[in-house]
Amino acid sequence: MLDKVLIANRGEIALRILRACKALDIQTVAVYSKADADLMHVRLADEAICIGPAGATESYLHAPAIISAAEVSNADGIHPGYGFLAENADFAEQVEQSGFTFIGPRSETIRLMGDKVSAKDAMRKAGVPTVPGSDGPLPDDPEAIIEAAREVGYPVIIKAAAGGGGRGMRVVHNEAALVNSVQITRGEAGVAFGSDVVYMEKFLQRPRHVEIQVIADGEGNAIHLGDRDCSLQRRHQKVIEEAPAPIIDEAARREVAEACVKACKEIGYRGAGTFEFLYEDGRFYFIEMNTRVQVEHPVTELITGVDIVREQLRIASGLPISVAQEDISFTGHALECRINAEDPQTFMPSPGRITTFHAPGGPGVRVDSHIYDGYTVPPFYDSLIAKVISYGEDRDQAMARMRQALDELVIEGIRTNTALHRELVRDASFMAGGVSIHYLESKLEDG
Ligand code: MV4
Repeated sequence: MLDKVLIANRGEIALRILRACKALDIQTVAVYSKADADLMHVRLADEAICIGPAGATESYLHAPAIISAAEVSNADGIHPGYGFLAENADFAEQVEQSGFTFIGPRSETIRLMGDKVSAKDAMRKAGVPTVPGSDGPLPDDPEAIIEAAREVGYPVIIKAAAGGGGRGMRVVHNEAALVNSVQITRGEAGVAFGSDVVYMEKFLQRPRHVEIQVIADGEGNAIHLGDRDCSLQRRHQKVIEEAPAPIIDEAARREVAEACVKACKEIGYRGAGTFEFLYEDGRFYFIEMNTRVQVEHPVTELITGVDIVREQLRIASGLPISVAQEDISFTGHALECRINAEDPQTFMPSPGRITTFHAPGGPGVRVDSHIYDGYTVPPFYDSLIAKVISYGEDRDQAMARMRQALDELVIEGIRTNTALHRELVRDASFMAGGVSIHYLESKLEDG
């Protein structure tokens, strides 16, 4: 087993990783910015090292500072959490070349999945269903682009190969707009990502966002932990997630999960990963793979009983996956509400001092959060301050427990999106299940 893990992150996920390390008797090293000395996991870690000023570029994104901290603390593993350097292939490579264990996939795998064209190509070849499209980068020749769109059929979407998560995309409804749209997307991609490679897909109009959680040992063994629906989002920020995805064709659900497992085995995937799909009219279409632990991993933990961060640490230690596929059952239903420090009207970040925090509790309620009475939310990072997670034997019970949990939750001193969550868990369409990725934004527009 790893002896000492450096946690290269902050906030709730840093605390989540620390808890998993403690449970496995792994020593912990917290690294923190000048703005984060008061973080809960900094107090709880065996060692804590300040790695730089408040700005993320000079701290949590500064690879040399993190690797130096691993050196001085004699850590053997580095857990990147999510965001920051978690999906930076160069960082993973530097970590390994410096003699540390990167708790995640091999750097080549991260690089493969970071390029959305190569990721899609690899998955299509492994038998994972993908969105129909250009099956490779778009050429420069305008006639060839027009021909590609005719084959795919309008509307199409042009995406940057180096984009992802909603950055660098443009929908095109007809041939008149096509070539210009490709040029604009190319130009923006070049500026934003340093690569002007773009590709084309059929634009799905009312899909749901459904993803499959996998874990694999890097030796050709892999299992899936079922699916999650993350359709409730605003501007590509997920708001509520749930597991399993409600109202899914059961044959399609089984097949797609099996395809993901097969793909992991074929590419020798290592660690925790998520296959992102669009789901429309009973069919799954792969769009991207995330090579990290995700914010919403707890809903999967609650319906499977598998501790995903523990599995990450075990796999990085060279141990096998602790559970076989046939021993995993999907029991009950889980929901996660992301509580953000933000203005309820404008959605602008609302940092500041939390004067009162009262966490909900009771059967089937879990709160993953680093906040406490008197904690000051700094203005420099994302505004997620707590995840309220509920479990029930069915979706209705999970929903009822979430309603109660949100009613118990008290956060004073800053503005939060708690009221929005209280409304959403009483929303008739959301309660019925299976809303599309556009549902929340339409609801917010309608006032
Ligand atoms: C799409 C799509 C429709 N058709 N691709 C946005 C985030 C990025 N991961 C992929 N995204 C989309 N790709 C095709 N072919 C619609 C979206 C999309 C979306 C996807 C998932 C969750 C929320 C979304 C919000 C707007 C657009």
